[in-house]
Amino acid sequence: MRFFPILLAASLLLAAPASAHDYQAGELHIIHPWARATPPGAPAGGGFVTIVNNGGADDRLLGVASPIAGRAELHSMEVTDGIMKMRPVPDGISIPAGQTVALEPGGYHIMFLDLTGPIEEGARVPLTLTFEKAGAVEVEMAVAPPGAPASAAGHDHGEAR
Ligand SMILES: [Cu+2]
Repeated sequence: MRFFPILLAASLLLAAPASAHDYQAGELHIIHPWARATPPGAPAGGGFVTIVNNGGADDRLLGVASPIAGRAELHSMEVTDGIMKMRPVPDGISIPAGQTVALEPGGYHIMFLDLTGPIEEGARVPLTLTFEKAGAVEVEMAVAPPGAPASAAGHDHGEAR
C-alpha cells in the first residue's frame, strides 16, 4: 500500500489554496492572509488579513511588502460625500492589546501597486508584514477569485475574528 501516503500528500497539496491558514508571531495571531486575483494588465490589487493581538501591549502594523508588487501600501477606505475613497495610512494600523483588527474589503486593506504580473487564483503569494514590536513576519497569501467577498475566502477557522 505504498501509494496511499502519496495520494494523501497530493490531496493535501491540492486542498491547500482554499484551506484555512494562520501564523503566530509573538503575541500576534495572523489569520488567513489572502489577495484577490487580478486580470492580466491590472496595475493594482488588494490584500487582506485578520490580526489578533493576544498580548498585553499594543502593537502596530507599520508596513507591508511582496515580491508581486513594486510597492505595497496600507490603505483605509471610507465614504466621503457619498464617494468611496481609499487613502494611504502612513502611520500604519494600530493593533490594540486584546483586540482583533480585520483588513477586509471595504475597510483597511493592503494595496499592491506596480504589479509584476497578474495575481493568479489558487497561487500562494509571499507577504511580509512589518510590526512595530513583533518585527517582520513572513506569511503566504491565498488567492481568491476576482471580486470575492471576504466570506468566500475560506474563513472556516472556527476562531474568534
Ligand atoms: Cu487601496
